[in-house]
Amino acid sequence: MRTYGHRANNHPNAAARQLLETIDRKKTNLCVSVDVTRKADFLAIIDLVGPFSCLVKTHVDIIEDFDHDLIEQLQALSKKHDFLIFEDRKFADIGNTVSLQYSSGVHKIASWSHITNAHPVPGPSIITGLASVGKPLGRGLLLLAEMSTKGSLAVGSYTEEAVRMARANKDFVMGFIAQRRMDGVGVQEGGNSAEEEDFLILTPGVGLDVRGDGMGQQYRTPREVIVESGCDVIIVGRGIYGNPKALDADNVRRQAERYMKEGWKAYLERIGE
Ligand code: 6AU
Repeated sequence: MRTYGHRANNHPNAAARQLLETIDRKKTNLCVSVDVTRKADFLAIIDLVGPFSCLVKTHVDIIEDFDHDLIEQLQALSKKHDFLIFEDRKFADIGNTVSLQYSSGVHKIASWSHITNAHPVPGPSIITGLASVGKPLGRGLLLLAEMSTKGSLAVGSYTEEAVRMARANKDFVMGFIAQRRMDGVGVQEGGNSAEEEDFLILTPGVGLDVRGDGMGQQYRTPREVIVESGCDVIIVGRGIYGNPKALDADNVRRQAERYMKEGWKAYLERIGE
């Protein structure tokens, strides 16, 4: 299994290259998901977890006091701590609509988010729509090939079609939200193998202390995700910041460091070091 650094040197997608370089430079494959509803909490958590993260994942549409200053501060923290930004928007509409949702509205996601994601359910036109906005800016797209939730419908031929859509759009699609590596998925018998591709696998549903949240979420450990399933980045939310109504700064920092160490240890095991 090749190292993050080696993959960074050879990757055709600018956002993927930036992410792999950041992972290699900071020695962390941790993406922290910051799902809180108050701007002050959002920025405080990011300042605490930034040093341990390669990527910070946002849901800006849940923030009640969202304003442009939040984006300026988020960008300043991204520079201060050297991480990329991933707005987890999960686009799912026709090409024209998603291009407007991505570029415009209150949030203007494409102007600040290095990476975003989309459900493949509308078919390839969703990639065309998002690429028309994101490609000129050097952004990257992740397709949701699988989900972490109990009873997910993103399985079997749906997942295979998602991978085929990505293969046909490698200039903009940099990887997947998925639970395992996608090499060889959707390749017809006798067809070309996946040697020419290097899709990044970013994996949510990661927790060290509990196996679920009572609302369908399912957690696996960093070792299960990185070593057993061959994924590249662990996405961790509540496992790090706990209950947003009772934020404990020391504990947030400690948990971020704990997940960073577990993720990196698993990677070293995977590459045989
Ligand atoms: O660690 P948690 O459970 O607190 O948060 C997991 C985060 C949430 C979800 O919206 C997101 O990961 N997520 C996604 C993403 C990243 O697209 C897909 C999925 O299948 N499951 C999942 O939890 O912000």
